[in-house]
Amino acid sequence: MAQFSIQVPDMTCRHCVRSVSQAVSDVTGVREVVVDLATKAVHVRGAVEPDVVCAAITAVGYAAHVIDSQTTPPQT
Ligand SMILES: [Cu+2]
Repeated sequence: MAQFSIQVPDMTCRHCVRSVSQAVSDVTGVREVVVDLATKAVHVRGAVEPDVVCAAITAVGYAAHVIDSQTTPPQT
C-alpha cells in the first residue's frame, strides 16, 4: 500500500477538483483520493505507482507532479 501526494497547480475551482478526483478514482488500485483545493494537492492511498496517477491527471488536462511519496509495508 502506497501513500503519496501530487501537486496539481492548475486546479482552481470545484469543477477541477471533480475532474481530477474522478480521473484518479478511475486508476486501478487507488483506494482513497482526497483533493485539497486550498493547497492544490491530491492525496492518494492505494496499491498504485505515483507516476501512474500523475499520468491519469495529466490525461484529463492538468499538469501534475509528485510532492510526497511513502510506501508502507503490507499489513498482515
Ligand atoms: Cu476549475
